[in-house]
Amino acid sequence: MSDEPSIFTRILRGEIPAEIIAETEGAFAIRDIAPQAPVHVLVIPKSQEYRNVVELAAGDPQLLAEIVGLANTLAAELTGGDFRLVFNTGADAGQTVFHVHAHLLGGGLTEKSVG
Ligand code: DGP
Repeated sequence: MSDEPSIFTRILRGEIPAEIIAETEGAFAIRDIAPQAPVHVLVIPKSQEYRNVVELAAGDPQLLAEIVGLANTLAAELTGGDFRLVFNTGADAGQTVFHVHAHLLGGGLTEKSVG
C-alpha cells in the first residue's frame, strides 16, 4: 500500500471533482471518466488498503462481497439487471489505479471480451 492518496481517495475526500452516485459503509461508486460501455461505473472500497482484487479477497472477503452487492444494486437501477464486473489486476492487464476497484459495465453488451 502506498502512503500517497490514490486518485479515488482524493475523489472521496472531495479534492478531485466526481459525483458519488451511491455508497455503502465501506464502498462508493462513481461514473468512469472514460466510459467503455453505455453504463460504466467504478465501485471502489473507501479504504485504499488493497491494491487489487486478489489482495482484497484474501484480506477482507466481506468487503469484496459488499462491492459485488453494490454493483448488483446499481445494475438493477442502471442496466436493467444484467452486468459485467471487471477487476483489472496488474499493469499488463490494464490496471492504472492501484486502489482496487470494480468496473461495472452494462447496457446492451453482447461481445464476450472486453477491449
Ligand atoms: P484501471 O485501468 O482498471 O486501473 O481503471 C481506472 C479507471 O479509473 C479508468 O477506467 C479511468 C478511471 N479514472 C481515472 N481517473 C479518474 C477520475 O479522475 N475520475 C473518474 N470518474 N474516473 C477516473
